[in-house]
Amino acid sequence: MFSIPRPSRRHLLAGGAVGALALAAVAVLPSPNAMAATGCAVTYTISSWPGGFTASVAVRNLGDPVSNWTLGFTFPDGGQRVVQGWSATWQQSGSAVTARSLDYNGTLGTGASTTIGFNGSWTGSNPNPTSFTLNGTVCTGGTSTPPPATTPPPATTPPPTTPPPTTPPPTTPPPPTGTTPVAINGQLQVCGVNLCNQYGRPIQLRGMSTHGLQWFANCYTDASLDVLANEWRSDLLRVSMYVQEQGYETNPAGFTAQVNTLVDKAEARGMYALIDFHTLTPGDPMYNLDRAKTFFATVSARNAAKKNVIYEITNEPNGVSWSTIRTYAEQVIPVIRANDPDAVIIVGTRGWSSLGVSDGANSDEIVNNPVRAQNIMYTFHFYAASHRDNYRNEVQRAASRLPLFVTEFGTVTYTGDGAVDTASSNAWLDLLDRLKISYANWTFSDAPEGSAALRPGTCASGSFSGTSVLTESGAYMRDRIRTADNFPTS
Ligand code: IDC
Repeated sequence: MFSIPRPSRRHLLAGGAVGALALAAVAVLPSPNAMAATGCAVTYTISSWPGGFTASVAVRNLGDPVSNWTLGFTFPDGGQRVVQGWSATWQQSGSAVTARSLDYNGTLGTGASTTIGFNGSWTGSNPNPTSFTLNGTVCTGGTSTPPPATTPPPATTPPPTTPPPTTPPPTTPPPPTGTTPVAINGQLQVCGVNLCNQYGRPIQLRGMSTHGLQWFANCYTDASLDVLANEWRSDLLRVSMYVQEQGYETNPAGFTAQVNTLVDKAEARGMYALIDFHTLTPGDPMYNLDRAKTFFATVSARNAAKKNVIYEITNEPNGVSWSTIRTYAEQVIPVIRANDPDAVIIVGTRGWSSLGVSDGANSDEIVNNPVRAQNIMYTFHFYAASHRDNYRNEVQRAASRLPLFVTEFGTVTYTGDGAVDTASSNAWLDLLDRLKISYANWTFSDAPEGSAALRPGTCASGSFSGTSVLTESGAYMRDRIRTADNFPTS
């Protein structure tokens, strides 16, 4: 038994072919779905340069309210690819592209719009798609694809960011209720090539990395982390859990618990926690694939509800190709996503996370063959006294195409020891500041090596406050990190 529902006023108002289609469907199949009036309009705008482009896609729902929507379109040229999308979950199969909504923009009322986007690559020609679908229905309410603007790649200007939506998204986060980095920025997301905060604005996080937890546990106490959060005003604690060298593999439960404790301590102080699965030797991440799956399944389940967690799935792959690293990433990322769908995940790169430069390659291999996952960034590491202009040039070049995160760097040589190279460190940090690339310095520890921020014996003493406990590198880093942050909230 059913009654044929009467078309609503909105259906009648929808008008045109779309409205007529919905009414016809009602007559033959009176299910609730058939009642839905559908319609949409899309404005697709790109900024293009040789080989690359940024697309902004404004989607307007002209039908009944939709939730969990999917936008579809087809690239006219077979050489066009979505490299990194934002504000939606992007997938490409052949030349067909789909973008699925996220929580914050998943509900679009009648007349509501939202803007999503992506960075793309192209060979051949780069024409705009001309037809779009919303939940399978062709958008007949107007498709506007202005001719591409040809602009040079944004080399020295800040990389493209998500333009502010014309109407606020349905669930605009409320203003922050605290002043810590996590209270202000909340759940992070990758937008364009930037790390963005809960308001969709690009930010830079600046902080410190632990040394190996197996050696320096006494450096990470309530007292030391109070100093790191309050005196250094650090935004970030990288939790470096070695896998080998007497690390995780010797006691998985113990190291997992130690990481979780530090995630909580960082959270209690309003700092982000970067969980570093610190692979180093052997350099092939596949050697630790099973351990990585077990570890990340556990920590992502336990920390899914927290807003302060970022996952770094492999520290410094070395002696392996990018395609092996990518294969590893595409196996580990889904394990995390199953528990914690919205966390930012960072993928190591070839040649000790040098974007390939230390192996004579460069970031093109990543741009041409990106990890097929959303909300991810790529790792770059440097040691200022060893890595200079050719590495800086590649970071600057890559930064307009890939989201980068410097999860580790030193002010000294790559051995972790030696004198601070102030000139090179300044050049590096000025560049990262300008590009809004987040960083963590190696190390917040009292190891007897030039990269350590604390003088030997500090951790055993239990007293971390002030500058008398600092090495030259520690004093330099504290000065850089404690300057005011720029965390926009609107
Ligand atoms: C170094 C430590 C050193 C330790 C060595 C081996 O500073 O005390 O004996 O690892 O585990 C990296 C690595 C990082 C290195 C650091 C300095 O990610 O583990 O730490 N470094 O050599 N990549 C480039 C330099």
